[in-house]
Amino acid sequence: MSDELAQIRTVVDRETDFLCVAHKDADADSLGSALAFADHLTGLGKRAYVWVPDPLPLNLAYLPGYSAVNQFPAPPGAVAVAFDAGSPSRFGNLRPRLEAAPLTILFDHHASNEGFGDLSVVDRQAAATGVIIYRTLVAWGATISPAAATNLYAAIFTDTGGFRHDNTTGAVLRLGAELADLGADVAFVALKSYKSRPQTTLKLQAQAASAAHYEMEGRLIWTEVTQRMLGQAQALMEETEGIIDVLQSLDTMECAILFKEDGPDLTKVSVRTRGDLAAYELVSELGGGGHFRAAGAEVAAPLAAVRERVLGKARSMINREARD
Ligand SMILES: [Mn+2]
Repeated sequence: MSDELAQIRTVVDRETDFLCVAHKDADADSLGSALAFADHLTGLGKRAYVWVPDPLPLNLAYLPGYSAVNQFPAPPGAVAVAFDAGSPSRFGNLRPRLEAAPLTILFDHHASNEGFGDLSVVDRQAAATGVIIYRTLVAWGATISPAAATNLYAAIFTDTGGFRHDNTTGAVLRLGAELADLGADVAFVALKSYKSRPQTTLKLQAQAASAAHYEMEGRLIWTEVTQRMLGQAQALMEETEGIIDVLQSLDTMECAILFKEDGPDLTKVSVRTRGDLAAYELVSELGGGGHFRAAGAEVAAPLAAVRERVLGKARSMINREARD
């Protein structure tokens, strides 16, 4: 067991109240990891309070334990445990709560991790934060309940794109099998992750796909979702999840970008890459971050301005790559 992990174990043994926090626009890796860790703490007789920044991720309502999320305020002295983010800004409206905690523990796997938290386990090679939580619980000799197994399986399954991204190693596949043996509901997670979309989501996806721009012989593909498009499809912004996957299914793609108009002066950017392009590099100067293959940013500027800046950089990165 690493030093850091042993120190975290000491804190877990000593303290009683824990505030487990997922990141903004929570995904199954972040919230699944938080719920699995909270399940472990509860099993030890501790009190664990799971919180996600607003808005609640309704698409994750299937995760075991979700009904208690954002329901019970943690006492001020609770130790904060944060999951799956490389910077404090990713915790949105809960950031002040994290910073006020007497002690903050972080579990993360982002390449862009800034090294925050009093104690942290950061493994940039891990396919998901769920992998780190699983290894942590195994190292501590913990019993993993079927509910925790389902949460960790959902974390790993979705962060590997359903075991399709190139972070899907033999070890990751074996870990999936181990979680299935521990009672993870594999078919249920697949159904809820990839086969449970409302009509509005499909309509929005179709609009975004037909509005896509193909540049540089299809090496760059990008599209946008505006407030007007949301109105036409009667969809919510959270239903844009999945559009970037459509873009990156293009055979010639090296860089796929989705721009989302969250408001007149708030734009979100999602990036996926293939080949030698680093996704996080594309968004780093916008204050974003992420992984080599997947990254994002949130910029306080109108969509048109952000789009021109990001596309300019993407084109030059692709050109640079072509020369190397
Ligand atoms: Mn993750």
